[in-house]
Amino acid sequence: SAQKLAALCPANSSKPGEYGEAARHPQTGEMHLPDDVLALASTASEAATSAKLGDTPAQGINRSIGPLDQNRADGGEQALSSNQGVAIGDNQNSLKAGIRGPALLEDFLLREKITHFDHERIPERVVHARGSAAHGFFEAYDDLSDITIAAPFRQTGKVTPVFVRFSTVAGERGSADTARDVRGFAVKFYTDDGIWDLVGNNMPVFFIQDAIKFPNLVHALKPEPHHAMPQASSAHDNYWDFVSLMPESTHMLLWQMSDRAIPRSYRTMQGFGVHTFRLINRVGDAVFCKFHWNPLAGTHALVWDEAAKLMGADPDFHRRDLWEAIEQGAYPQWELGLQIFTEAQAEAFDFDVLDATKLIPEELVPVRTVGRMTLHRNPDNFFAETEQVAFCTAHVIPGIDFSNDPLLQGRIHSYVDTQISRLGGANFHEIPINRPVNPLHNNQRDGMHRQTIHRGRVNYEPNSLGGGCPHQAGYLGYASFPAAVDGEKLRAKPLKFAEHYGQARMFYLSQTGAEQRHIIDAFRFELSKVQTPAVRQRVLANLANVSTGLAAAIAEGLGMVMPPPAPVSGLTVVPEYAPSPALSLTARPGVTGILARKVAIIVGAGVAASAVRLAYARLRAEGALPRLVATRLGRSTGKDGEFLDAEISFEAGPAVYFDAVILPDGLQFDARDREQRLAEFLRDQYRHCKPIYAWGSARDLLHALALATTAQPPLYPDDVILAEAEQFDAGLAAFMALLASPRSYARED
Ligand code: HDE
Repeated sequence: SAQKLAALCPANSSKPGEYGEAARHPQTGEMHLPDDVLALASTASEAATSAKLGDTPAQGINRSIGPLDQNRADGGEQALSSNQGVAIGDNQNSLKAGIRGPALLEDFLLREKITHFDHERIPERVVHARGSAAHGFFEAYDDLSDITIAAPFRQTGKVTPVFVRFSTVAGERGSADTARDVRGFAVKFYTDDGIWDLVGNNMPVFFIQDAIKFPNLVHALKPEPHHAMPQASSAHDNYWDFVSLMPESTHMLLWQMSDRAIPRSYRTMQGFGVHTFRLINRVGDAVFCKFHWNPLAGTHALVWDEAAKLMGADPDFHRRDLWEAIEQGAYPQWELGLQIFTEAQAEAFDFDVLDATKLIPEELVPVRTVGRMTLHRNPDNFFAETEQVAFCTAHVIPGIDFSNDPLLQGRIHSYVDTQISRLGGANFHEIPINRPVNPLHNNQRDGMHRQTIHRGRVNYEPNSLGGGCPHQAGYLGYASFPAAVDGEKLRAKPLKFAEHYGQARMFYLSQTGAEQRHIIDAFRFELSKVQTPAVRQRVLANLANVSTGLAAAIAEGLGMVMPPPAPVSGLTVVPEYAPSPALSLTARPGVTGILARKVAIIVGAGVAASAVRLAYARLRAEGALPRLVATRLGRSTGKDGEFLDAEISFEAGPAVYFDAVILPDGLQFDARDREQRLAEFLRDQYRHCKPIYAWGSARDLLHALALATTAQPPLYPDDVILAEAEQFDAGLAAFMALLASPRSYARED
């Protein structure tokens, strides 16, 4: 029935058909945007926006997909053929001399197939190898043309297609998603004026101040060269040796040891451009700018025990979460915020805005929200899109320019350069996912894998034989901000770069008690894997300059005596910053409620089946993803005679998969559950501070495991909700409210 079909393919109208008749007509690049975007785009400026994007109305189009159409292939109802288009009659047997004889060299079909297979892999990214991506679009809330001529901000309601790749930094391509690590947050805007790549991270600062140190940082972080361990982890001697000798990394280390490094989902993390950039308006005036992405689902993290278990239970946890959210129509969204400030303001700060180990507190320069990004379509093919996408900080458009941040300056070179070896030559911009959606014309020619067939004799400029074309765009072209430069040529850094501890301390003091505890635990974990005592001591000595409480707590966990603080540069004083509440993860609880939250409802013989169905339906109605979990798959009969079909067993669906659990009235420990997986499930849900709701007799299970306190509603100090059988409704409502809020870490106290 239509209803059944809708349940199978819930909401994503951007999803192309994969099976049956629909699969034979791959969807075109024209796709329909959600209603609220339609509403935004149908403002007065719609006509102008549409005109910019071409003949078809802007809101019906994601033009990043359009150019991909001609390259998309579908083998439905087609015969096999070779790469030369020759039909293949037998794909099972190689050509032999006699039925039991040797294979023949002339078997061009065998050789073509095997040769291609032999070359299927390309080098993985040297950092950020593990990643997941999606298509979407950015809509501008305001017309920012007084600040920048950058195309995405030119009109209210302007829609610009994007492709976004999230990643971990250290791990190899097949490593686990939930490793403790920084996350990449790279956005490719396919603007009217060319490609703009905003290649950011989920933390607003970085480890080093100058690009020349980057290869050392990455060598120290990656698996040690003699035995290639550890994978996707900074918990080893080389890493801590390097950073302990590099006090400028202290601020970033606190971020890296914080809950930010184990996000619950890509959908629930912030993104930052990190560096200071410049925005330029029509008359050539420039301001400085920092970019922020704020998730509408709020910022949420895992706890370490959960992250570690997820590495085994589902190494693709974040990839799957992103994919499933988009498939079910719970499109991930972020708002873009700008911190805009002038050069004069920047000079008054007691840190340097060119120093990527410093952030600008939001209390000092407020964040102005200027638009929203929605990811609404999964890629068709991981390799063609997610793997081959090439982000480059050098890809900027008119209206956006660099600052002199020495880290950014080095990146401008690095990304283009690395694509040349990773993607096999200088023509990587012709790979479909990397092509701009506006036309491009120049005299660059030839090279490996050239796709474009240039017509005409002229391949130089200026020319007269080609009518002078393609010609320089003059004032319509990219113009660098004419920043004044003077001084001597030297290898050195500004004085303000010498201070390393003030903002690290501000960050630590801005965290809640639970967040601080998690930072201490993370340092203890990492340093306990470090074998060299002198390295651990150097780390502690640096941290003593951040907070003696922090350093002492770590030392205590390591059984070490606190060393004296590391000497602080005599050139500077460590400033005392007021705590910045915006730096805590609790500052952004999110506005999308329980959308895409995963809830386990444990079922078995004798449970209150009708109430379970009701809970299931209510959670679905609010956009959550409930699943019926049991000892075994299959059908069980409830105490009211209703049937329930378990969807997943404890082995396949451990507690770490779910954001919360419901225990229905009538549930009992199952004698077939010999390994006591339900008890393990509940202990993990409890330990990981997730909401638990039990009503009726199921409360006894929690009491038996000593997981429930005696607190009565409306006070649930540790997010365990217990309700009488007849108060099922009120209990469910309280549970859903908890599910929408950040985890409460009271159970850890
Ligand atoms: Fe990167 N970085 N990086 N990086 N980076 C790469 O480019 C590099 C830095 C970031 O999803 C590489 O295509 C240098 C800061 C992301 O494809 C490489 C320096 C920030 C991604 C490279 C930095 C980032 C990369 C490896 C110091 C946050 C993944 C493969 C000067 C603002 C993009 C590639 C994707 C990838 C170099 C520092 C973010 C080698 C030299 C700071 C999100 O070019």
